[in-house]
Parts: sequence; structure tokens; C-alpha cells
Amino acid sequence: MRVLILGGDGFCGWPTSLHLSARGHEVAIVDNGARRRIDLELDASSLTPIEPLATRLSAWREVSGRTIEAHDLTVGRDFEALVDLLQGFRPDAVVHFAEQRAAPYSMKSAEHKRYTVCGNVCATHDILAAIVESGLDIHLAHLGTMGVYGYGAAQGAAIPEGYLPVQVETADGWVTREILYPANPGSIYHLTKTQDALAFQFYARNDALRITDLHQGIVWGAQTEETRLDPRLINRFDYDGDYGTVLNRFLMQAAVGYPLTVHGSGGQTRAFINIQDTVRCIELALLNPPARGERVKVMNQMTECWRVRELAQMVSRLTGAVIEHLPNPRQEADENELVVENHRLLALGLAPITLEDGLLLEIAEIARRYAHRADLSKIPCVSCWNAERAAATAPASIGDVGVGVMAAE
Ligand code: USQ
Repeated sequence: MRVLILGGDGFCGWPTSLHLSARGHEVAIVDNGARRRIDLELDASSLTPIEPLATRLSAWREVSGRTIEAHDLTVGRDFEALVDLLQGFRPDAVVHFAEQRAAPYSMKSAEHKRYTVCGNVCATHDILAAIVESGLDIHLAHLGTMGVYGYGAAQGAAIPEGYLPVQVETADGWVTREILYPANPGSIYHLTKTQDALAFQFYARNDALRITDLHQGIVWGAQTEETRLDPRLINRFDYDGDYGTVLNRFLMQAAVGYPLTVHGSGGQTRAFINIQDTVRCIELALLNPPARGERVKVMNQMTECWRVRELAQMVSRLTGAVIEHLPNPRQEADENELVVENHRLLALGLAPITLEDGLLLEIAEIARRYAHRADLSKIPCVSCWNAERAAATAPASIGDVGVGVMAAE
């Protein structure tokens, strides 16, 4: 299969590109280096030393004998170039990771909200319009998020894969319909993914585009079978308050002796998936596309649910780290139940890697190996969702140590 990966230099895009290339697919990457520019803006870099994209690609050629070409263009801006690329490369599938993906970054300021909305919404619309313009029958697989649903299951009901059966009263009595699950975004970033979902509905119906939306949970881990093959292929490992995700942050914090930063009670339940399973899921999705004229195929790309405090306790047991409960900078429920259906990817052959599988130790080891590269001043989450949250997280008085700490376990 010929596969074009938009955002192929990022945390999920890079290991996916290598995995598909290793599996014999013809892969090309589109990336404009946006994620690396945000590292510079935030003055925060990956804990692991990642190589420039050109070095990564020549290392991959050396290690695997396979070539991945790269194109530097901005999806959402360079429309003609994107159409030309589609017509020249003639992909069977496009995988779309080319969006700003951090909720805290999207909430930092009005400027960051606008950057996230303009970049993400235009990128998604441009790839859809470009596929139509190309005249090719290309399957689009998009990295969505579990956050489009919100995190509350209605009275214990599981979150379905995209569509919710509802009863509607008509003149002839009650009929059952399936509607797109009501969107309930919790950040500007998540809002853009709910808008993507509407664009997909439109193009699937209007132009019979074949589209898969993969609603992914929080990714943990860093390395995959392919990124482990050579130090120059190493994946990024974000730990800063904007881009670091919760479990990887806890493992890194334990490695550098920083108390684990649990927001509020830590009763937030979220869906999780290991990065190795992410890359496998993408290939499964590409090998099983919807038919032309079929509605958007939605699959929940997650393998298990955990509460934030359970993860902190797990990491603390493993490493002896201290747990601290901090005022929550996010506007989110303190406690929630979450049950998620994920039988579609399981039915396609996904064999989930779970937290008990010992991989936690491998990640703790990576975090320890590169602990000397950490800048501890980048660990606190300083992006607040609104003025009330900002006031609640501010230190009580000048000179307070450990900004806004509520309690330690
Ligand atoms: N949290 C803490 N302490 C921390 C960091 C986070 O308690 O130091 C809490 C947050 O308040 C939140 C939960 O952990 O309740 C998850 O936060 P996160 O930063 O790990 O994940 P999130 O912001 O939800 O976003 C990540 C990815 C995003 C993806 C999403 C999937 O950055 O791209 O779409 O996970 S999901 O969460 O299922 O919507």
C-alpha cells in the first residue's frame, strides 16, 4: 500500500511511518516542523535526544534498506502543493496527524487558541478538499481523540464507537436512529477534533470519501519495535506541563525525584493506549477501510481505563516516588466513571499491551537514562483553563514553595 503520513515527524507520526515502512508499505511523510518550532517557543525539548528529520530518514535507510521521502509543506495553507503531491505520489491512504495535539497548549492564551483552531480545522478541511480535487479514491485515516465524547458515560453505559442509537418520536410512533455521539469537548484542542468529525460526515456523504476516524486515548510509552533499532530513530518523550501526558510525566518525575503532580483528587478516569499499539491500530485501520459511500468509520483506539491517582499509586509503588495533589488548572470533573467500547480494533486483531506488561519499567529506565536532560522548571502545568482555575492554582502568598500544593500522600 502507498501511504502518505501528514505530521510524520511527530510523537505518533514518526513511529507510525517506521512501522508501516517496516511492514512493506511505500511511505512518504509530510511535515513542516511545527512541533519542533513549538519546542523552541516553549524552551522545552523532548527528554530523549531526537535527531533532525533528515538524519532520522537516512538512519532508517541504513537500518532497514527502505526509503521514506519527506515533503516540507504546511497542510491547511499550501493547498496546491498538497494536491500536486497527492497526484504525484498517488497514495492508497493518507494518515492525518498534522494537528496541534496538546490540550494545555491550546488553552495558554487567545493566541494559542487561535493557532490551534486555525491550524487544525484548516488542515483537516484542506486534506478533504485536496482528496476530492485529486480525483483519486484515497482512504483518509485521522487521529481523533476520546475527548470528543467527553469522559462521562451516561448512567454506566459504555461510550460507543462513534454513533449512539436514539429513540425518536414520529407521527407513526417511536423509531430508532443512530446519531453521531453528542460532542462534548473539554478544551479548544478537543473542540477542533469535534469540528473535524463534522467535516468528515459532510465529505463522506457529499463526495463518498472513504474516511476512518480513530478516537485515541492517552498514549503512554515512547519506543516501538522500529524506533528501538538505532539511537538515531528514537522517538520523542514529552514531559513538560503542556505536551507531557500524564503517565509518561509521572514516570519521568519519579526518575528525577520530583513529586508526582496529581491534579485535584486524581479521580479523573481516562482511556489509555501504548504507543506500540497505536502504530498497530493504524495499520489495522488502513487494511480495513470503509467502502465508498459508507458512513465515516469510527473506532475507539484505546485499550484500558485508569484513574489518574491509580496511575500515580502504581508509579509510586514501582519507584518509591512521593505523590502530591495540586489544585487542578483544568476545568474538568474531579471524579468520573468511564466505560468505553473498543471491540472494533480488537476484532481486527489488536492484542493490547497493558500497563502490567512490564513496559512501565522500560519507560522508567528511558526516563532515568535521560534524566540529566530534564529541565525541572518545565514540569509544572501553568496553562489554566479559565480565570477561576488560574486564581485557584496561584500560590497563597509570595514565598510559598511548591506552587499551590494541596496535600501530599
Ligand atoms: N493530569 C494530572 N497531572 C499531570 C498531567 C495531567 O493529574 O501532571 C491529569 C489531567 O488533569 C487530565 C488527565 O491527567 O485529567 C489527562 O491529561 P493528559 O495531559 O495526560 O492528557 P490530555 O490533555 O487529555 O491529552 C492527551 C493528548 C491528546 C489526546 C488525549 C486523549 O495530549 O492529544 O487527544 O490525551 S484523551 O485524553 O482521551 O482525550
